[in-house]
Amino acid sequence: MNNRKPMLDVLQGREPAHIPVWLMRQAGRYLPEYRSLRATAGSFLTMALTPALATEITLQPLHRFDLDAAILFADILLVPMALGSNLEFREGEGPVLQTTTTNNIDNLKYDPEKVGSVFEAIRRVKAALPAPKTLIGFCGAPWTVACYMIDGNSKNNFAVAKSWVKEQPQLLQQLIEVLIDASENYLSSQIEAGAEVLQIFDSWAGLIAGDDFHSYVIAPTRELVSRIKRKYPHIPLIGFPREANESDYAAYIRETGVDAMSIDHGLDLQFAKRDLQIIKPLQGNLDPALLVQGGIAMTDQLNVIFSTFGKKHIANLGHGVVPQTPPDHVAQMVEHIHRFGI
Ligand code: 1CP
Repeated sequence: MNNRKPMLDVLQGREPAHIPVWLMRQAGRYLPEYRSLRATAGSFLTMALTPALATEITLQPLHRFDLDAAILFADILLVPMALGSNLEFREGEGPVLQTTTTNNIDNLKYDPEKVGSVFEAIRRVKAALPAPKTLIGFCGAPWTVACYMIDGNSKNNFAVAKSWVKEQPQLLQQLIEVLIDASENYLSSQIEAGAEVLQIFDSWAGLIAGDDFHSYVIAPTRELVSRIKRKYPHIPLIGFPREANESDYAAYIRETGVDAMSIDHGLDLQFAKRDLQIIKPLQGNLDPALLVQGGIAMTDQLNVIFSTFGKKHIANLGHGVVPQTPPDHVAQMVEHIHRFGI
């Protein structure tokens, strides 16, 4: 037996005592205790920017379930907010960000004080976290954050951001560079505050492919990863280029320098094993709809995932927990995973 952290074991290439599991969006609206805090706090931003609340919400799922990691309760859109873009979370509508146009890129300036409460929340979570659990910090990848900054929200499938790829490549590159600098700064502060692993969420990576994917997903991620690794070689990074096509997923895991890659539930498992897992460990990829369903449908698919990847794997979903998920099914999933292979 070892008393190390199973998450770090997998990320550093060792066989873990059990398969580690955490869930994207493990804190959130499917938990009644989250909804009641949200009702009294008023808004998502108040919760994310008040250290006592962000700490409590980060720990809520760990109080209920034997998860192997906590992920800081925050949002990828806090980086544009720290750059000076106005951010609102409207009821029933989700986040709305001030759009970045040709004229205002030069005005973007990262102000760490605007997100100082995030780093304070990390310090508090770290102090409260039991030794075998791992604290994950995160940011959005430059491309995905640029999508929100250019379009303001996801309603039009980022049509304007996609038009910049073809029509305004220099401007897009300028914005991406601003985001690499800000994300480096933001992630470094998270590490200094106690984050032990970082995840880079590229939720909209699949909107582009081939050469464009290389320019705006792989190259900026590689630059960000290499800057963090230069300063903090011991901190593992997980990348998540959601809905990329197979050859782009393969290029991402080979070229970005990430220590592990999260895969979405659309990806073929045999492809993932053969072409991706031989390079680095993977994370995922249970369909969030199967977690809503629970029972044998869910445990059967978990068995398929584990018999494909074995123990050097991080169990997770292919995307975030959805609000209609019964918390009991999360308990069932975590127990099933921890029993596997023992
Ligand atoms: O109460 C509420 O209604 C708020 C819902 C919510 C939550 C719980 C939002 C708004 N953000 C979050 C927290 C959050 N966001 C976390 C916390 C840690 C955890 O996973 O438990 C993380 C890691 C994120 C990351 C995030 N925010 C992503 C990347 C992952 C993904 O889901 O693809 C993205 C794209 C966002 C933007 C965002 N923030 C919130 C919403 C509803 C969205 C999506 C908006 C859209 O595209 O329409």
